[in-house]
Amino acid sequence: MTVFYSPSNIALVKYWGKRDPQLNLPTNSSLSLSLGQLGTYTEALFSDEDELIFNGERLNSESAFYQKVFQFADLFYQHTLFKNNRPKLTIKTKNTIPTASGLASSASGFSALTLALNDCFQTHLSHQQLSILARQGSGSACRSLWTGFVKWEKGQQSDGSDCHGVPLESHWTDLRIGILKVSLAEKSVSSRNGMNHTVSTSPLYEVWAKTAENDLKIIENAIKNQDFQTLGQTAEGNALAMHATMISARPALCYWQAQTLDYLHYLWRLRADGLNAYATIDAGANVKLLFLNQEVEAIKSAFPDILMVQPYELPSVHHGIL
Ligand code: 2P0
Repeated sequence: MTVFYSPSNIALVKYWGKRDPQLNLPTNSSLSLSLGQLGTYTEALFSDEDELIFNGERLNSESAFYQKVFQFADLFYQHTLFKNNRPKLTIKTKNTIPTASGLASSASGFSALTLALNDCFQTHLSHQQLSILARQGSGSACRSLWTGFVKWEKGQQSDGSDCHGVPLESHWTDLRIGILKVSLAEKSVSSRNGMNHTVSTSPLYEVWAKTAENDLKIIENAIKNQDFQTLGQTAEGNALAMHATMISARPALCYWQAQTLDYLHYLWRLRADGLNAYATIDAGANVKLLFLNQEVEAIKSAFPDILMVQPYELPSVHHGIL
């Protein structure tokens, strides 16, 4: 029995829009940074009946999460072993992402589940193949198979065989991420529906795809040169461009709340006074900051409630954790 861990990830160039909603094939490539100790532990073992233990509790088979997990186990089994009758499984999974952070866990969840199923079924797939499978559970999960910076290549093939995560060579351990909680309420529009709505109705969508590809090149270079200013400016601009496509969708889709914008204006004022930090925002109201280790004290005093994350620092994995 082995327990697997995957960190969640935060995109610096966002994934927003699918060219194939069935296979989760994106319109644009994206690039993320891992979230260290915030992630998911999972183990899968053969059993007499399917059961899912989530954060220590057995889930009802009617729940949406249960159905999603076992549909993914079916898909994994059929794709890898070409048989129809999957053995029954006990799946135990636990998030280290505090509910109070307002962060979603589907990226780390499907990545850790993919690793656990690969072990249980003894499929011995490469990380690239596992990334292709994880993507089909949730797009952003294909970037959670690795620690550090990961690029998700959008690929060209219609079967998604060239659409997976690729780890970038980097070990920029001074980087920090800070999470500023604005809302814990479940979002009224899922990322999945929000993306589809934006693709089909936003007049800015075409520009978004081009912007994202360009930002990706700039950020890849910034990572190579450890150029924090360029990384931060580009990531912040990319996140705001993504939100602009949503706001211009018809009807408009806006995940922000008043406090989201208050945080942005506050950050911009502090930056004008010399604070070296940038913001990014996902499909929700919470704000994430990017900064370097040397700014930690200044950030803590400006944002006392911030949750600090060291992207490269993974937790230890041991039996009994579940
Ligand atoms: C990202 N997001 O790149 C972007 C930025 C949200 C905003 O990936 O439909 O949960 O399961 O493929 O992966 C959230 O989308 O969507 C996401 P599905 P997913 O991180």
